[in-house]
Amino acid sequence: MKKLLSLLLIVCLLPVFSASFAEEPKTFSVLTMRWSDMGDSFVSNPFLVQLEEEMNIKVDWQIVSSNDWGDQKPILLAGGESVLPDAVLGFQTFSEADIINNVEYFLPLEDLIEENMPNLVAAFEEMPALKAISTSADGHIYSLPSRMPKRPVACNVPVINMKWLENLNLAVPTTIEELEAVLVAFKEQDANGNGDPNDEIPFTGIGLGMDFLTPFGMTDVYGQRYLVEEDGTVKYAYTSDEYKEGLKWAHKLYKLGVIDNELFTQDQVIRDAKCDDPEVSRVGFAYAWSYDAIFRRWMNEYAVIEPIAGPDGVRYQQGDKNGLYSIKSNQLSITTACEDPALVLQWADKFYTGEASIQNFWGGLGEVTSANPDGTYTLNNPPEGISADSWYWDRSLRDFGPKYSSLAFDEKIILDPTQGDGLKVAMDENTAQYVGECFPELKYTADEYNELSFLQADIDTFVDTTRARWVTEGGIDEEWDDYVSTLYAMGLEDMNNIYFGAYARYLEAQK
Ligand SMILES: [Ca+2]
Ligand SMILES: [Ca+2]
Repeated sequence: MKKLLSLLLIVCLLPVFSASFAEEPKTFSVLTMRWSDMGDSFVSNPFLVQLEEEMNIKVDWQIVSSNDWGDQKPILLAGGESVLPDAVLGFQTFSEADIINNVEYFLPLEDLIEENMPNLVAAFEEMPALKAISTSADGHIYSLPSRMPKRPVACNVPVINMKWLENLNLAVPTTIEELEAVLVAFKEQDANGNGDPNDEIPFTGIGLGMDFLTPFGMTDVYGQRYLVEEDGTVKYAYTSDEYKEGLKWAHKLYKLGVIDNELFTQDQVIRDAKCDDPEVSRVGFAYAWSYDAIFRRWMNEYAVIEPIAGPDGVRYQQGDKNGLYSIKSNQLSITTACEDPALVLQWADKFYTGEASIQNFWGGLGEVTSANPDGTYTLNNPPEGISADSWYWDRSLRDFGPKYSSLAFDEKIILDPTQGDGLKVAMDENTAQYVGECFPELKYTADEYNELSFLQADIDTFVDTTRARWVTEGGIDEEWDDYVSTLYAMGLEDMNNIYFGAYARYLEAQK
């Protein structure tokens, strides 16, 4: 009996072995752009290497540096099928506008996804936004999406110097009135306790970031220019009451002298030097991605506080409930040069699991990431002398390429809360619950892309220059009506219609 079984086993396994030994691996080419001199070290990522062995394939990686990509891209697109690779990986390689303006070279993938990508189909069902963001304006899917693992929800968060509050015996501000009083106290008193009452900068930034106006409901986290209201309607941010009231408040604070008077002229180097002054902590309050990166040697004096409540009593927070910059489209497209699109998509489908996603976002299991016996996963600390971020870029595809970590899988990932990605995620504790709907980065038709770039050139410049003047010199009430009519004369209504249409398509594609 035993003999018979082993004989059966040999007979059954024989074709498998002979197939994998005899058949040459199938090859396809994948083009991707990497930032500057990052190079190709990611191709030795154990997940990618093992997947090639398992599938008996060989990926011919074509890796271009961002330094050369600007010259190479138009040549590739002009050359068409004879020069294009089989597949293009990463949202930064070909944008949606690149694809839609050259749509004859890209395969519509929706039927091929149904036939070849069970993991991605399941992800689309679990998170309809993922499918919606992948659907082009003509209703086809030309590229695959990603959802990155364990991303923070809140973007720039309110950060205050707790030591200064303690020095002046002040409570953590919760409303714009309380914040105003705290900033004035920082200005008038010796908040940092060095004997000089005049060396404190109550609030600083680089320009007036829209995060400063979040208490008023400005929550356009992706800089799309549009706000999503509670009932789901969208409106242009820069003619809204939220914007107008927020700027009036900013001007009031500017006149009170609590906003850095170099706000509109300083660059990041000057701002950083103030935040990391070697003598004494100089800054009281800021909106920041993370306090460690900007306050550096003084970081222990700072803490993230709950969002400041606005005039309507609501605490708003800029962010994305699905994870910040977590859902991305245009991560993998297939060109008409590809002979076996099904095979490439079967390969890509293997990227859409939690375990694959952490390995492609940070690095291989047993190397950069670890699987624990209890079913959780740990992100390991980098070797001495290497920053975490450069380690991840060296060992993985990082931001580029397909991946999907579900909300449930995110729960299994353990990050170090004292540094890097883990510290940022820890800052969600006081802030993530206040994040509402945000306007996502959407897809447009070729005509719409052309019209938008034309409209935005005028509109955005006018909005920016007016803002700086209104904050520093005032005059918003007197000039508001003229400002609005100028924007409409520049084509604001056409721009609105394009955005409203794209948003309606996005909602429809989620059904
Ligand atoms: Ca002072
Ligand atoms: Ca002082």
